[in-house]
Amino acid sequence: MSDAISQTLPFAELVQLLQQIFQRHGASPGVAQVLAHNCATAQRDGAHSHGVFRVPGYISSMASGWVDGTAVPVVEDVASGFVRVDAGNGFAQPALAAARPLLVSKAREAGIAVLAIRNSHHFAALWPDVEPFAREGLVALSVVNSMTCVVPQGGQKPLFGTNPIAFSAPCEGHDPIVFDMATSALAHGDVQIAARQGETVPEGSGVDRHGQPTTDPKAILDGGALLPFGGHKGSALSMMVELLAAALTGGNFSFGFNWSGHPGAQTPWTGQLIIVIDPAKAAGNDFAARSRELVERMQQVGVTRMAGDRRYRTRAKAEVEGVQVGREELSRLRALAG
Ligand code: NDP
Ligand code: PYC
Repeated sequence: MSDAISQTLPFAELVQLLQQIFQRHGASPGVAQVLAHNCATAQRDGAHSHGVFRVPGYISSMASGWVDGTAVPVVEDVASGFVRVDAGNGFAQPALAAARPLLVSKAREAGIAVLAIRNSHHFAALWPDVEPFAREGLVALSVVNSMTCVVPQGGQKPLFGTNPIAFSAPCEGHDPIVFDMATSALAHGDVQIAARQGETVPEGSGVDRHGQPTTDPKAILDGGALLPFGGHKGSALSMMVELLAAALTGGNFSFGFNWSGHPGAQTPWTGQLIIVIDPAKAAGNDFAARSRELVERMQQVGVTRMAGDRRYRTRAKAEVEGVQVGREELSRLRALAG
């Protein structure tokens, strides 16, 4: 959070406030509701790079005419295990919401189903897209590409996006196993937050405009670039995301759009792929129990922090105490809501 002092408010109140803001600034009631829930969910779980921090970017992107906050997604049932959605230059989350019932029924019927979203803008964390599938007993994997700001391994210039991968799986007696990670060393949002707060970023995160390694987030943002995590391995995963989220869906590559004609535009105009598997079709049909066994074995060898634990802990606290929002940020939000 950018303010040192924070206030708390009930989750439902934050959703309502955000819904008012999005609707007042160009989104239809349905789209505003989906975006507000997504954004409040990230804030609730302490995913601050994709919580209310993103509100000005959503608003300026809609105001610039770059993204259509009123788009109505078109869902196509193309094969027994394949659903396509044209998001109509709107946001990806309403497209997922529109296609979700068909996707789940296909996954339950065929054991696996793919959702390919194109012509969409994803400006959020990816885990809220996959976690609900695991809560219904399904396994889900999603990838989304973003905007050119990452130098591929061996390259001289940025080409890939920060391209996250999110995965969720049911786990008997526990919250779902969920991880969600950018394939860049840092998410672009975290670089922006570090720059705003005058902090440095870890070595190996990025380069300056001359291609020299830097820990200065402003140098990364001002003509520099991020690096993939884990060298050639993260770079290969980022390439895979470009192929699945853009080439396969029919969406833009991260380098395939240019928002310079739309001052204020910040949302990447790309695509998203979601694969949903019904483990009930698997041999043995005890997937959630096997998940729990794996987690327990990890704990026995000393793992005390699973991916997702920090979010679940922050969520549990927010459910009791309310969602934390910086005090100045909250007054800015209230002003935006009118
Ligand atoms: P992090 O590096 O913070 O976390 C990645 C994953 O690792 C999370 O599941 C996290 O769990 C887990 N984790 C973190 N630290 C540990 C640890 N010490 N031990 C075990 N697990 C750990 O995320 P990123 O910076 O890579 O990404 C941040 C967000 O940015 C993501 O939500 C991503 O979707 C979003 N993003 C969105 C983009 C878009 O185009 N829409 C583009 C790029 C990023 P936990 O959540 O519990 O901390
Ligand atoms: O944090 O890298 C990021 C990001 C890109 C698009 C939305 N978030």
